[in-house]
Amino acid sequence: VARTPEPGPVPKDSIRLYSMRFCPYAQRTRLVLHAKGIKFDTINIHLRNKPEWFLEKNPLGMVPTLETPAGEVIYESPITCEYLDEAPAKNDAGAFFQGIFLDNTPELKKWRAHMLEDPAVKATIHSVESHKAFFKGYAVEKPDYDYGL
Ligand SMILES: N[C@@H](CCC(=O)N[C@@H](CS)C(=O)NCC(=O)O)C(=O)O
Repeated sequence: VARTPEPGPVPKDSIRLYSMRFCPYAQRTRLVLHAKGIKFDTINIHLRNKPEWFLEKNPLGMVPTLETPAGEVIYESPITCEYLDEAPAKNDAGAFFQGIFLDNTPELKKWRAHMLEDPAVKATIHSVESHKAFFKGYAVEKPDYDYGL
């Protein structure tokens, strides 16, 4: 077991990736971090001589592993990608995709309008405004589950 010192806590506005430079699984996570412009630091792990503190964070001892400022540890590459994909994009990928795919592709725009006419969609969808109003309350732990009834 390696005796390299344990790194300090993850800075508040950042996320930490435990990685290995040639790991293809970790590359998945790095792709999402870069694509979304998420601020992160990297600690590369010697996988043949793992530090004890790393095994305490992730008993599987595998990379990629993410650590948040709150001390949450996330591993298994598809799960790390999903976790990061849910984080807000700093480079505004949402607006990018909206611009490219919705505003500039008439077929997709038509399909979306068509979907909004579908009875199953109609029965289950809320307007963007209602969603916003609900989540505003939800975020401050005052969810109005009856909103819009
Ligand atoms: N299922 C894992 C596989 C990750 C994996 O195998 N990573 C390798 C490096 S490429 C590793 O950490 N090996 C260390 C070990 O098995 O002890 C994932 O998708 O994250």
